[in-house]
Amino acid sequence: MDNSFVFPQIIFENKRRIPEDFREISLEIKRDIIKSLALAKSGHSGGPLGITEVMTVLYFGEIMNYNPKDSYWKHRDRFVLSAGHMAPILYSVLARAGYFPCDELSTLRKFESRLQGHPGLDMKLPGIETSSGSLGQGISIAVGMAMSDRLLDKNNQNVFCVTGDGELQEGACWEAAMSAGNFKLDNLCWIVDNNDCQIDGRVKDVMNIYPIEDKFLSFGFNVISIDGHEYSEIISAFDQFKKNSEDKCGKPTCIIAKTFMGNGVSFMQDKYSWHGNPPNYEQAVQALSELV
Ligand SMILES: Cc1ncc(C[n+]2csc(CCOP(=O)(O)OP(=O)(O)O)c2C)c(N)n1
Repeated sequence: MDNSFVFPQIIFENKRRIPEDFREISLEIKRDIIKSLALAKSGHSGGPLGITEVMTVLYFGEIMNYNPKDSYWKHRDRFVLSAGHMAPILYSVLARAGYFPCDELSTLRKFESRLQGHPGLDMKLPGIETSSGSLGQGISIAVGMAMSDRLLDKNNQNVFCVTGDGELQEGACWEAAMSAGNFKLDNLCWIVDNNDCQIDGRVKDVMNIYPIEDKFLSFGFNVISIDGHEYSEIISAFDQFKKNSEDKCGKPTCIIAKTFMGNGVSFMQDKYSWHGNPPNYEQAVQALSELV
């Protein structure tokens, strides 16, 4: 690898922004994903690139309350990456928010690194709320967090969780959905990364999970369907969720983000073959040349 695979120490503030102002941040994050995966020589490229715009607004658009200087700040909102295989996106947003040095992104999947292939609580990386990667478990944990915030502590904190759409084939997801509706967890924002791709095919061909909207509606959710690459739609969806939570509307929110796997890199775009592969050196150079 040459020295173009470095991670400049650029930190972004968590503040209200107009849609256009998110673009540069997303590009920096997508470059991080490509560089860290190319250095690791293993890992998942497609999902992280596809959910970058949503994660950018969530962490850098004053949607979530957090404090990178005090990762266990007791008033924080929490984020759970239930689709734990998409870890490179979470590591990048946490580094760019100031939780740990950006250069540490170069250690992805290396022996003794805090940045393992799936987020691990035992690695003690600041900003990681729980281990995840066994599909269906992260969302179940997120529902438990939201229950304890609403029902026990009675605070105003929110819990955000990203699942894949293939992940919805796990039965545990639907038990989590049933609980969230039953316990009226209006502080829970469940984001479905609806790229219609999974490890070895189109989600609708492997095991059809559609219609997603109707399923969440039937469990008592507010459902908001958006283009997951359009910043104005992402901002508006999160704003609706926050209003629902503040108003204590009694319903959890599900944001169904229509995305493309590998978004922004021409040869990865909408190709499920990029679910679990890293770019090689030449492919990474090509991808980085497109992410400007
Ligand atoms: C319980 C469980 N079964 C299987 C796997 C292996 N696995 C990891 S990702 C994945 C596909 C998930 O598809 P999706 O949620 O759509 O993610 P995307 O392909 O969009 O990244 C599978 C089967 C797993 N991590 N956990």
